[in-house]
Amino acid sequence: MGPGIQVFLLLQVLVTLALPEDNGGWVLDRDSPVQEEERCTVDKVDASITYSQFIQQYAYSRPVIIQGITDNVEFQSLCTKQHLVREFGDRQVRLSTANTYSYEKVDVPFQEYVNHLLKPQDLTSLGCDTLYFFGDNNFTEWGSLFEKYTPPPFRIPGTSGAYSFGIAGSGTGVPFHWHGPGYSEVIYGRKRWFLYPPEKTPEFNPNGTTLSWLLDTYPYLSEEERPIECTIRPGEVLYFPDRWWHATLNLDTSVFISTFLG
Ligand SMILES: O=C(O)CCC(=O)C(=O)O
Repeated sequence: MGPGIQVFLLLQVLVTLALPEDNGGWVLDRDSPVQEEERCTVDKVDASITYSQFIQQYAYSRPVIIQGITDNVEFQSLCTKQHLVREFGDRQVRLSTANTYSYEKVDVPFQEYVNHLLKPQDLTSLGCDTLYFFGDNNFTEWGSLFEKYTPPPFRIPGTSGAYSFGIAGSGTGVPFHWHGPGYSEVIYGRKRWFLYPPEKTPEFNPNGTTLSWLLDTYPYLSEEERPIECTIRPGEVLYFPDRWWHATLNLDTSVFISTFLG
């Protein structure tokens, strides 16, 4: 075997392995104006947390990031750009506008979303003019993928989990909103989270983007007005309790999945 073939095969192996640093073939936008904030004010715990500690300390009262509680290495290997486009490129996905009260829905083939619509957030666009792929998943067509996802093991009594899967460009995100409790995990990329307890309604434009809120409102918040915040990466799961306000910002092109407990 000649050296050219060997190099080619090595590259193929590297692509197939999809090392997390290459972000699964999804664009890593490390030069983007959306920078990571080192400050993390969400509690972080490791996988040694017990179910009863989770229930007593977090489930009903505050968010927490649990590190290493799920093993989604296999799911991650199925979420590379190459694999998803090959397996699901011709399937329809339903996009929603990225505003607080998502009204508009648009159906497009997944490969059209990836090739033409999956981009960094345009600073001049409103959230209501930005299409976001998150949720509204077809669990029959995409079942072979979702069955490989390992959700966080802790449930709130009386609830069961429902998945919302998404892929979105750097600088995109969902502006402040609230609903029932749930988990969020990034499979590729990094996602910054901003949270407020139910009694502390944040100041924001429901039709604006999280990015415009970050640039125009966040810098002027006093220490007491600031949200609880942190950036999550693959291998970490963020839990948010019932009715907590939250907004998200993808720092890279991100592949992510929420498990809603309802
Ligand atoms: O991951 C996102 O960007 C949105 C997540 C979210 O808002 C949720 O899980 O409720």
